[in-house]
Parts: sequence; structure tokens; C-alpha cells
Amino acid sequence: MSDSRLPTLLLNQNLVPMKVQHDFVLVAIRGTNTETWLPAAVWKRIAPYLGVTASFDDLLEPAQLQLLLRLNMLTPSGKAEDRKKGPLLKGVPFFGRTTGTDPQAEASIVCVPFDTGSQVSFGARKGPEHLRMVSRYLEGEWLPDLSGLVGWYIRDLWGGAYTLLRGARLNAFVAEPEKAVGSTDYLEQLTQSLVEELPAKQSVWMLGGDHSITYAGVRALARKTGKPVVLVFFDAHLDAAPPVEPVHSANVVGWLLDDPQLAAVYQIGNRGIVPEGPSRVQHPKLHIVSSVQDIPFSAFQEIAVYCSLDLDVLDPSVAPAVSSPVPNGLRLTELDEQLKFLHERAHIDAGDIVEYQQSKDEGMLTAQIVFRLLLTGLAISTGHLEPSKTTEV
Ligand SMILES: [Mn+2]
Repeated sequence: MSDSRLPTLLLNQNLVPMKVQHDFVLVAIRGTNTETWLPAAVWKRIAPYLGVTASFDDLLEPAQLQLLLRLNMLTPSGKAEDRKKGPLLKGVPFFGRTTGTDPQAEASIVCVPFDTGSQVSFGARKGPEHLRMVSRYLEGEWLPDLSGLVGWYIRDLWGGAYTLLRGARLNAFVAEPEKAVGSTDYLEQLTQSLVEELPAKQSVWMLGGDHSITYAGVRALARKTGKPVVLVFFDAHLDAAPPVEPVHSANVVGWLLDDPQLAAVYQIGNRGIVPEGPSRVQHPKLHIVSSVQDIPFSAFQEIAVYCSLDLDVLDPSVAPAVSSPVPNGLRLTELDEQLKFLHERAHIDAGDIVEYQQSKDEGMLTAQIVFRLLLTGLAISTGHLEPSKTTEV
């Protein structure tokens, strides 16, 4: 047996490259449900054993080594206190002028540039910054100041019957991912920041990022309101894999189902091919429905409501720039209707829009959808919906 036989066997069976970031490669160790960051140079060295030809490059510089240690949750002394402290949320401009400084704000947009929780497709972390940049193009002369918003009119939303967010006061923040070591730690910090850094009465709509961020949004809502939470979850996928560390986009519902503060999950849009077998998810708090109209009114008594919108609930012909597209999704008008039904049944306290993939978004089709969903969500949550007076020209 040659010397290379054993490594070839081990590497092929156990190591799966997941993504590249900061000159590091995230490698999943199959069968252990763990993952580790390796320097790209090291990965290149072992890659030939996987049948990939590459040359061995450089040794690590000290700054890279520190980053490697941090990514693998190994701070120099190994103590949690060594982690960066301070607020996670930083005020940023959105729609041109919202800056996170209005003390009277009724709602906050929280950008979460995080996709370490993704299992299949990376790049969602770039979504919020891109959306923020594109939002400047939506700023019109008639929208002089978002701290006292003039409003928005979407002609093809609910027959153009409403002006959204007239006079609403909004804040916008970005949640800095650098302050955490690993995805579960980041989501715990995000939960804490949403509770401590934003007023309890503010509605929060997060822009992902991958779907794992819903873990923070739901738990923060429960802590802020002191009420159990009903999660209305629009998604092509169940995201209900068993709650094994770390929290990620495919097990986020699995984790939340185990949380005593979660009253129920209603899933809408679930579809696609799933192997039938003993692993099929059955949980008394998980309800798969085809419409919000199938949710009993009684489900919304004495609870807080969180609305999570994975963009893959829409058909790929409608919203192509998503992490994990699945055929046969909703049309945009159908999703609009679902949100209207939900608004008529319950007050939506908070929500998120996740899995936007800027690199796939030709013509900014999906970005436009993110904006209208964000404006709709904010309008519903703040109650700023009024009959439209817009005269079209
Ligand atoms: Mn999802």
C-alpha cells in the first residue's frame, strides 16, 4: 500500500469543502456534524489527495493566523471574555437617509450580512449591503426624509388600494458579524442585541443573510414581548433538520420547535422532492398549510407573530436570485395575498426576508421583490396602511 492510500481514503470520505472566505476554506467533517476552517494554503496542499491538482502556496501571516483561530472558536486564551464586546447593531443609511438615530422610530430594518449558517449556497451575506446600495435608487424627490416618511405606493400591490408607510418613522442598522466566533455564537449575540439595543415597542424586520437568522428574530421577539411566538414561515423547504449544533439554515425550525417560547410554526409554500422515510418530520407544533386561511384564528390569541419570508417560496421565474431555488413556487401576487390574509388575522410583530443572492440577480428583479416585501412588512407591522390618494399620470 502506498503512503498516500490512507489519506486519500480519509479525505474522500470525511472532508467536504463548503465555502471560501478570507483565504480560508470551511470544511465539513462528514458524519460528525462539525465543520472547521482551514487556511486555503493547507487546503490546497491536501486537495491533490482529493484528485484536485493545486500547488502549495504561502505560510500564514500573523493576522491570518489570528483570524483562523477566531473562526475555529480558539481565542488566544480560550476565554469567552476575549471576544469583542460592544453593540452589534450599527446605524446605517437605508432608502438613502434612514440612519438608525430616530428615537421615535416605530420600526427598524436590521441588515444581517451573515451566511455562515448556510448549508448549500453561499453569498447571502452580501445581500444586505447590495440592497442598501440599490435602495438609493428608490429615493425620490417626494421622499424627503424617512424620519417622517411621505410614503410609498405600489401600483400592483392589492390593486393599488393603499399607500404604505405614510408618516412612518424608521431606523436602519447593520449587525456586524465580526463580533462573534461561529454561527451559534453569532445568533446568540444577535438575539441579545435585538433585545437590548432596540426599544421593545419597535417592530423589527431583518434582511438576511441566510435563514438561520430567524432563530435570533423569533427568540428576541419572545423575550421582548414576554409572549409565546407563532412563526409563520414561508419557504420551499421545511428547514426542520434535528437541532444539532450549530444552528444553520436547514435546522433553524428544528431548533425553534424545541424552544418553549415557540407556540407553533405554520409553514406555507413547502414543496419539492423529499425522500420518504422514518426521518420525516412530525412535531406537534409544526403545521404545514397551503394558505394563511387554513390557520385558525384561535392560533393567534395571546401570542406574538413572527413572519419569515424565505425568497425561495416564490417561483424561480419570479425570484431567481435565491440560495436554493425550487420549481413550482408562488407567484408574487399569491404571496401578496397571503400577507394580506395574515394582516387581517393577526398583528405581525416582526419578520425577516432571507436568502437573497445578489450575484444571481440580473436586472435586480429579486431585489425589487425584496423591497416591496420589506415595505409591505413594515407597513403591516406599524399599521401604516391607508387608502391611496395617488393620482397616476
Ligand atoms: Mn429557508
